[in-house]
Amino acid sequence: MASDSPRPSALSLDAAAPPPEETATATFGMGCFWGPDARFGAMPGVARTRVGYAGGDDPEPSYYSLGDHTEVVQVEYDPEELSYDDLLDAFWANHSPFSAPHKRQYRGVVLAHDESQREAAAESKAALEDRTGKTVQTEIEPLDGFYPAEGYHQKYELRSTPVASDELESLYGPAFVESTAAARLNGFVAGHGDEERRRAVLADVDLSPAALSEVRRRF
Ligand code: MHO
Repeated sequence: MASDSPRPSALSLDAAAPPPEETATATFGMGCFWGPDARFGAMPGVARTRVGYAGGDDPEPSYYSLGDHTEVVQVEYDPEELSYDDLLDAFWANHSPFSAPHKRQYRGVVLAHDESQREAAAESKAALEDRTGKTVQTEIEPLDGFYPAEGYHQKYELRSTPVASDELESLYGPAFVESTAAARLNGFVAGHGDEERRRAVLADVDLSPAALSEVRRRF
């Protein structure tokens, strides 16, 4: 889904977002993927997010047939604005690293895109264990394949403000997932981001007044 569609650019916020050749990507499993999609999507410096399945061998995972995969969020970010360590901080603070998961679907896992991510993740895991004296259950593995989740899981929080998500989807089609504006609004309606940032971003999102006012009603 992500790479098949042209990158959306009708909205000014999307046109201004860094293109894929200027971004880095991180992939994390941290419980149900709806929450982290919203959390990371609201962060300044994050260009795009998407949710999917990874960390297993099953060749055709889907939500109702996950096989050995885990729900993950993929975060594409501008390395000049945000570091991988910043993302790791948000990762550790927003899942339960000390409890073994009941289901593989929801396990905590860093899926490292390269050796430097793997090292950074291992260092931060060791530091957390030193600080707490507890054993971290979260795993660190190399990323080997990412399978985008079904459309209805993407930007899930924003979908409960359908005036806004429908408008974005009719503008962009399936490339809606790759919209920076959609990522931000998805985060804001879930309660992330402060008042000042929401105001600044909303002033920049050229959706209809009706859609924007429905988004604001959820703040
Ligand atoms: N408890 C949530 C999990 C969904 S998440 C995409 C639900 O089923 O409503 O796994």
